Amino acid sequence: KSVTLIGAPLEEGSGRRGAAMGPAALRIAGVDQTLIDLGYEVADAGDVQVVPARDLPNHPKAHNLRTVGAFTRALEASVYEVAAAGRFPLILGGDHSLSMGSVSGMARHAAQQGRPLFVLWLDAHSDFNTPATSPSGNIHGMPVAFFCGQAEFAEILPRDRAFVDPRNVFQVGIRSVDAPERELIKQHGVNVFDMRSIDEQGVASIIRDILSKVEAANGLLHVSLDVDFLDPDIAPGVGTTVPGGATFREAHLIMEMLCDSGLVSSLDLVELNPFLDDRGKSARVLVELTASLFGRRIFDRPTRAA
Ligand code: DIR
Ligand code: MN
Ligand code: MN
Ligand code: MN
Repeated sequence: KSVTLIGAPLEEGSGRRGAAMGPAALRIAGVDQTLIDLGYEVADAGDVQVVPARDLPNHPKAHNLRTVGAFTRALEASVYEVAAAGRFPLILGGDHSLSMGSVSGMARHAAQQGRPLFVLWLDAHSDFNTPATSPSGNIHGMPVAFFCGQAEFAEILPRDRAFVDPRNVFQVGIRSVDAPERELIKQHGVNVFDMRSIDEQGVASIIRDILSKVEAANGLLHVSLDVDFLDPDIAPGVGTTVPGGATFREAHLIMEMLCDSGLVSSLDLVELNPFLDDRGKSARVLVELTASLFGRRIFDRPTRAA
């Protein structure tokens, strides 16, 4: 029951400014006290210490690669150390390119435990572009391809690092995918539940199936929550809103089911852009959802049938 908060004030992976203010907004919204009130021991490691990556090249089709690469290295190390110490790393973003580091750090930890790492990607976007397929050149559209070993920009992390098997990646809430990106997703076997599947099946059945796969494989589960997974009406503080997102109730139910499973090892809160937010509304929604993931609830439910 120990959590370490790691701030990642990174915005250079996205096409606009503001996400660097995300960690501050989440702290102001009270993420630490919320977890303390739920009975956790919480340490705030502050914002991650980044060492300039002067060895990395400039890449014409991966903007700000040096900055994103430097954050990737720092977060990979810090998330790995926190997890190896038996604590829960909670990463306060920062744009979604930070998951190149956080997920790679968890992949190293899982490999060392001899367990597979699963990733639940809650997002409007698949983020499986590579520099070759990306229409924007923004690295926040590429982290899944990176941690699956399918987008090598340059030697950011050692070549022999632990990768995530794309078949262990489950994406939920998807509603914006670029055409060449879609081909890559199919080719590599990423599991995608788009908004149509949510409407047809409901989030409960989707999440139940995912959790049973993680449990059957004795896996660790990293959850990466992009603000744009949510409908822009409830979470406008993000640079890439896409209409038709998850409702508060759907997101809330997902968090409660994740909590009940006891399988979640680590969490990213990403893409919060306080500069675009409506009086702290989106930051507050993220903290509410985090509280549900960590056990806040109205009434307990019997712990799983059978
Ligand atoms: C688009 C948008 N697919 C890109 N991506 C993201 O630029 O690669 N927006 N992640 O949030
Ligand atoms: Mn973008
Ligand atoms: Mn994303
Ligand atoms: Mn997104």
